[in-house]
Amino acid sequence: MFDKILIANRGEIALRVLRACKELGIPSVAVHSTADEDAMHVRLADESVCIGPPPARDSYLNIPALLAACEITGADAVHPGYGFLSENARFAEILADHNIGFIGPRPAHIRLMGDKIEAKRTAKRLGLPVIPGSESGIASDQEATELAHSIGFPILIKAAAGGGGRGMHVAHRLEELAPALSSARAQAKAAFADDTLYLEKYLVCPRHVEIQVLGDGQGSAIHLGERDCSLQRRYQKVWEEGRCPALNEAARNAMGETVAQAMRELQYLGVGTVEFLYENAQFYFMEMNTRIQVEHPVTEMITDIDLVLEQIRVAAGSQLELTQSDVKFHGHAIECRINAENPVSFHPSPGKIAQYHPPGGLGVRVDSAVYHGYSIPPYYDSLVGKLIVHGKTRGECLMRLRRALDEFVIEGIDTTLPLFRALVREKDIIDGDYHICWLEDFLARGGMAN
Ligand code: MV4
Repeated sequence: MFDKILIANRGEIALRVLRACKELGIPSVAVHSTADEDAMHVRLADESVCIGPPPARDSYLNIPALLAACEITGADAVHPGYGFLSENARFAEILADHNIGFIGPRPAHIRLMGDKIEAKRTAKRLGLPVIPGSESGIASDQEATELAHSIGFPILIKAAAGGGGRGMHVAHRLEELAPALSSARAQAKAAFADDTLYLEKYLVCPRHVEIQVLGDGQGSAIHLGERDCSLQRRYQKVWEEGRCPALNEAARNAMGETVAQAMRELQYLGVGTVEFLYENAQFYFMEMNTRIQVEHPVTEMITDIDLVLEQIRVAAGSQLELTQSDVKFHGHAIECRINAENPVSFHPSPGKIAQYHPPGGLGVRVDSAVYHGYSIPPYYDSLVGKLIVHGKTRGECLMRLRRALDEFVIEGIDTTLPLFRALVREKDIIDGDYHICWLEDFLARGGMAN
């Protein structure tokens, strides 16, 4: 096992990793920018090191400063959390060169999944269903036209180096294809310094269903069920739940087992998420994320498995002790991402938290690093905290969520709490009848203003 873990992150995920370190009895090191001197992760860690000024590129993304912090404190492993350096294969390699463990997958798997064409090719080879489309980069407009005819419109153009919705362009008919290709190419070149593009059949309003996996890199891998993350705005997830309201036990287990088998073949190490679009009872592979995700608590609540603790164990070389039959799903969990944003305009609202009273009680979990009197700095993402609620059934979970949201007090800044108080009273949400377009449609028809 590791002797000391440096947490290369901030906010609620730094705290989440710290909790796992404490339970494992492993000393922890917090790093922070000068904007985060008063942050909770700095207070709760065993040691802390200031690694630079507020901009992330000078602090949380500053690899030499992180290496120096490991050197000074004697940390022999780094947990990257999510975002920042969590999917940077080069960072994982540099740590290995310095004999420091990276708590995440092997660099080759991070790199493989970072290239969306390679990822899709691999998924197909491993037997996962993929969206109809090109099997490699598009060489010419003529090739694109021929492909588009065989796939059928509407067509979605994606960037190989994109992901998370970045660099996507739709062509509804042939005349739109050439202009969409040239703007996609220009944007991809500017944003990723890689203008490789590929085509897919555009699925208009499917659900986003993702499967959580865990592997030990030694041939054992399991799945931990699915999360439905369809409720999103501008590719930012807002509400996640498990199980997916549209799936039954048999469909979940079949897809889960297919994904777990693929991860065994890959000898995947660590936690991962395989993202699918789901439409007309069909799954289509989209991308794989090779990090712990924001919404991992949904899975923890319905499986009682501590994903961060398991992630640390396998990164240290332990074999998976859990087998697929040890994973039992019980009840339902919903996570609400509470952001420091105006709930109508979504403008960021950093500043001082004048009152803070999180909800509690049976089945209620709040993952947050803020406290009464804390000032949210303007430099980073706007997540204030995550409210995760569990119930024996989806109905009980919603009932408890309504109560917990009404109990939650955050004053001094705008938050998205009012959005969730409205959502839990919407018929489609109560019925689980929504897809990836639902939230933006709701906001566009003035769902919050009414
Ligand atoms: C798609 C799609 C429809 N058809 N691909 C968005 C994020 C990135 N992972 C891929 N995304 C999509 N890919 C095809 N062929 C629709 C989306 C998409 C989306 C996916 C999941 C959750 C929310 C979304 C919102 C808009 C578009």
